[in-house]
Parts: sequence; structure tokens; C-alpha cells
Amino acid sequence: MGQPVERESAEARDSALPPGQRIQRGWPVTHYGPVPKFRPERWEFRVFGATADGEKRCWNHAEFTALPYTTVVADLHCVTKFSMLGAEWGGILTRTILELVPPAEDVTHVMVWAEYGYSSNLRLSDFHAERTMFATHKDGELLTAEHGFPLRLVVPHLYAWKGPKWVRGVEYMTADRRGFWEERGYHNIGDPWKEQRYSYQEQLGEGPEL
Ligand SMILES: Nc1nc2c(c(=O)[nH]1)N[C@H]1C(S)=C(S)[C@@H](COP(=O)(O)O)O[C@H]1N2
Ligand SMILES: [Mo]
Repeated sequence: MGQPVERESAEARDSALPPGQRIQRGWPVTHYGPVPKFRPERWEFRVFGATADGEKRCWNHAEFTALPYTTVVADLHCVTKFSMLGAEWGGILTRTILELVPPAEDVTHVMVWAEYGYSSNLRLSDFHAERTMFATHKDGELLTAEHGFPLRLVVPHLYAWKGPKWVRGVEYMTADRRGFWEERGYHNIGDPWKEQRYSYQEQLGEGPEL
């Protein structure tokens, strides 16, 4: 891990913190279940579901990590109320995947799938957002196993459970469906600026029926 990022002032820090969140020093590890072992020969990244041409697309690890590399600065907000500010993530923009494998016209949502069946659903607009990326690096270094190596999704404008670690694929969907935490009491959309933490807060139309 590198040095903690220097902040200019307390004001700058506060203004970047969504309601109810506090700053965490360092980078804690938060997830459900065990850390999967990376087996490069068995790893593949799959795009499936409602693709424009009806075909699935698969990349092996070498192919996927050869896709155009970009960096994005983004914060991580855990719904348990800690935030990590100012991380520089490196990896492949989701927009690149959407260009390489266009979704069918009626796709409205995606499910991002990870090892052991962890999943999270996103509106296509959240998945398509400018800074949403499949990250391989943080602050110039490869992700560690516990932080999601070889690949994790980063969705800067949503709570961090919306970004699966150990990602293995994306399913294009023509209707919304809840992912792992969204089925277990967490908000279907998960916007930290609106404090959309729990599913009981959902307004009509914000999620499929529970
Ligand atoms: N596969 C998987 N990804 C996951 C989770 C998980 O349980 N499984 N937890 C999420 C939650 S709740 C958070 S806060 C972040 C934490 O990322 P970190 O451990 O790198 O800080 O990972 C997210 N991605
Ligand atoms: Mo979290």
C-alpha cells in the first residue's frame, strides 16, 4: 500500500463525503465468503444474455487484460458507513465492453457476476456511466487477492456492494432482477448521495417486487 493521500482541507474532504459516511484510513477488506483462488488457465470473462447479435462473447485472461487500459479516480463508499476517498483505479472501461459487445435494443439492466455466484444488478445507465470500470489495478499496483484480483467492478457513483470483486462476466437483461445483496435487504439502486441503503427505502419503480 502507498502513502495515505494528502487532502487539502477538511472542507474538501467533507464535501466529498456522502451523508452518513465517515473516512476510513487505509483500505479494509469487506466481503461475504472466502477469497477465491485465481486459476489463469480456467479464468474467462463472459458477456451473455441479450446481446445485439444473440451471441455470447468470451475472453481469456490474457485477451481481457490486453483491452485498452484507462485510469479513473473514484471513491469507495461501503454501506456500513466507511468511505475511502481518492483511489486511482486502472482497468478497462465498461464502455469498451459495451462497444465490443453491443446490447440488444431492449436491454435495460445488467447483472455483473463474480466467483461463487456473487452478483449485483445495475441499470444500463449506471453500467454505461463514464467512470464505471473493470479494475485490475489500484494506485498503480495490481489488485491484491482480497481486494478482487484479477478483476473487480468499480461504480464510483453507487455504494461499493454494487461493485463485485472477482468478476467473471456480465449478463445483459431486458428486465431488472435483484443481485446478491439486493435480494437480501439492500437497496436496488444504491445511490450513496441519496442514502439509498436498504430495500425498505425503495420508492415505487426503483426495484422489482421483493
Ligand atoms: N464478490 C464480492 N464482491 C464484493 C463483495 C462481496 O461480498 N463479494 N462485497 C462488496 C462490498 S459490500 C464492499 S464494501 C466492497 C469492499 O471492497 P474492498 O474489500 O476492496 O474494500 O466489495 C464489494 N464487492
Ligand atoms: Mo460494503
